[in-house]
Amino acid sequence: MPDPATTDYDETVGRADYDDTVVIVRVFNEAPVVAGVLRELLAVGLRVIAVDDGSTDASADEIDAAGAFRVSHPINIGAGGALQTGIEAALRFTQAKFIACFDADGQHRLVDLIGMIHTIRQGYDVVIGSRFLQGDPDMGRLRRMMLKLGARLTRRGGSFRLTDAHNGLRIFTRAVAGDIKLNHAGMAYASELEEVLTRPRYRVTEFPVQIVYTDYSLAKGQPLLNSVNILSDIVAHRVSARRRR
Ligand SMILES: Nc1nc2c(ncn2[C@@H]2O[C@H](COP(=O)(O)OP(=O)(O)OP(=O)(O)O)[C@@H](O)[C@H]2O)c(=O)[nH]1
Ligand SMILES: [Mg+2]
Repeated sequence: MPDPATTDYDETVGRADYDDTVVIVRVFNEAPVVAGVLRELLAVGLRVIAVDDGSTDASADEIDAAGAFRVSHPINIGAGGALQTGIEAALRFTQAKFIACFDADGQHRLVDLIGMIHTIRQGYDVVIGSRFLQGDPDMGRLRRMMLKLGARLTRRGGSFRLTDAHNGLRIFTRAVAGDIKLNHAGMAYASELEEVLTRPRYRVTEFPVQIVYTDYSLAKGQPLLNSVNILSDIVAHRVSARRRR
């Protein structure tokens, strides 16, 4: 497992060359925070594709004001559909070697993404964030239990054992991005994606990250209900994958 302490984040932020990476930020009704998140990414020289997933608030205007490249869905499709659009845009409109995913709601930390970029440059195909590599994070016991159980259930076929079921902070190579064809448009996409990202032929590693539970994200989301949904999605996905075999 890479050690975040060995990444030279502090020295490089603000002057590093991140031309090799494009960051996909999916956005659904995040007007109060999205511009701040995008500006932070753009300020260090990262290229950003923001996928506005049919937002009904001022998210599109906020994305434009921040200066990110915007792709918009005319209607809301869901987190998986928005990611697929972002991947296709990244492949079509950029030559980036690496494609990263970063949430619009302020829950991901730039410092973690930078560490993951340094890690994938060392020769990995896929680097996935995990909240559980450095002790137990500050979250409700039930949510923690759900995510860990989810991680166990998701382990199928892949050679790599993930410790975090649903971590949206990920980076993969262009070649891996070309292999991703998500069928689930909603949140159930995550188990489908993990199945692709942990294929035995890929060099995969996890990277320790922190998820920031801001007042904004807590007020917006229903974290516990989400983790119950995630668990039922994973089980449903397992059942349908077994039927297809
Ligand atoms: N929930 C949701 N998010 C979407 C959708 N389309 C795009 N997104 C974006 O996908 C990212 C992840 O969504 P979140 O609802 O924050 O999911 P999460 O971080 O797993 O769950 P929370 O802990 O509740 O924040 C955010 O940047 C959203 O704006 C959608 O249809 N539904
Ligand atoms: Mg979130």
